[in-house]
Amino acid sequence: MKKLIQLFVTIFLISGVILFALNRLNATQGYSGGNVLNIYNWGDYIDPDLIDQFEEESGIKVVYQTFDSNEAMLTKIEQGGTTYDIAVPSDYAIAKMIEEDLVIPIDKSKIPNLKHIDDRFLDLPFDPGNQYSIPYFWGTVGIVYNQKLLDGKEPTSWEDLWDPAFKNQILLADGAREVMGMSLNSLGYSLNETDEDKLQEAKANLMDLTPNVKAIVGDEIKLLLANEEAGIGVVWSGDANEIMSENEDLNYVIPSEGSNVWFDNVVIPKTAENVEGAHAFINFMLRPDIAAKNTDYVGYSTPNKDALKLLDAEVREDERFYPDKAVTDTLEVYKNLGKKMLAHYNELFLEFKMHKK
Ligand code: SPD
Repeated sequence: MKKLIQLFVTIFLISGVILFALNRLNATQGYSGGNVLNIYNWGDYIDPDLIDQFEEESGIKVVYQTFDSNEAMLTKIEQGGTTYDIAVPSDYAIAKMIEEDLVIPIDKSKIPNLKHIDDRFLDLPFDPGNQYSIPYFWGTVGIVYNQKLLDGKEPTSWEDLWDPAFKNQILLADGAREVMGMSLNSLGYSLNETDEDKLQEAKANLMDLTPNVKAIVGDEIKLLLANEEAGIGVVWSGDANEIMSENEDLNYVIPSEGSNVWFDNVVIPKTAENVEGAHAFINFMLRPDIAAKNTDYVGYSTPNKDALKLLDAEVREDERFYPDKAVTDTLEVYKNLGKKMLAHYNELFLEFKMHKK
């Protein structure tokens, strides 16, 4: 019996020493198990220097992973088994995450820098009162084109993209809502259409676009357009802005029929393990100097009014990326169409992709 007690005491002491050593090891690396922040964001959507700066200022180690569509992000979080502390979905995906109880409320007392956000970007229908999400970037879907490659033909509407003159010239962003939305808008329908006949008409219309479509691509769309592999791209505004700074023959237009205006907000998934760190990160990213640096790097439009003041007038006054009310009135936000209808959009888009191959 005495020997058994001695054995337990020895095991207890050895475990204590190991735990202490592990703790010290983490401390010398500047973080401990509870001091890690898991971030799940779109690709190319943060200035990497800001991650370093946040780690230095907070002592929190950031683990960063990326996705390239709301659908991919949603599938991963819905499946479970992830412990992201931060995710950055768009409007309709936020509504879906709230509906499915996948996110936790934000404690605004821990986000004093929220005061820097322009009221226009708060209290939007996908998250009334911003109970669950804080604005990060916003933008539109539009057409980027290379004036040099198109023999003086400049597209100004969605309908223009069906012009046979643009054979094999178009790269499409790989998103079901974006591509189906483009087709619906070109036919004069809402990009939140749910009528089956109109959806089938939009898919048939996409099939007709096939000869003009060179490829449907993810984040590499920027490189391909900047390198003049195609004359036209259907892209998110910030991606256009980024490549326009690398190639002066490129221009961006919001199509005349109207388009999508979208909002990417930061949320804290329900499975988060570092809720405190998540709030600290959100507050850090809202600091005007930080948000301005991030905007300069990423190229998307900032909802942070005090960061905007720190940007060059040339950037803030560019109506292609900060459109006026007359244009924004023609734009629609994607609605959460429900699980079944979103799956149907994905299905129709997939049928078009298969047809394209
Ligand atoms: N490379 C970053 C892309 C982020 C774009 N978010 C747009 C969402 C539109 N629904």
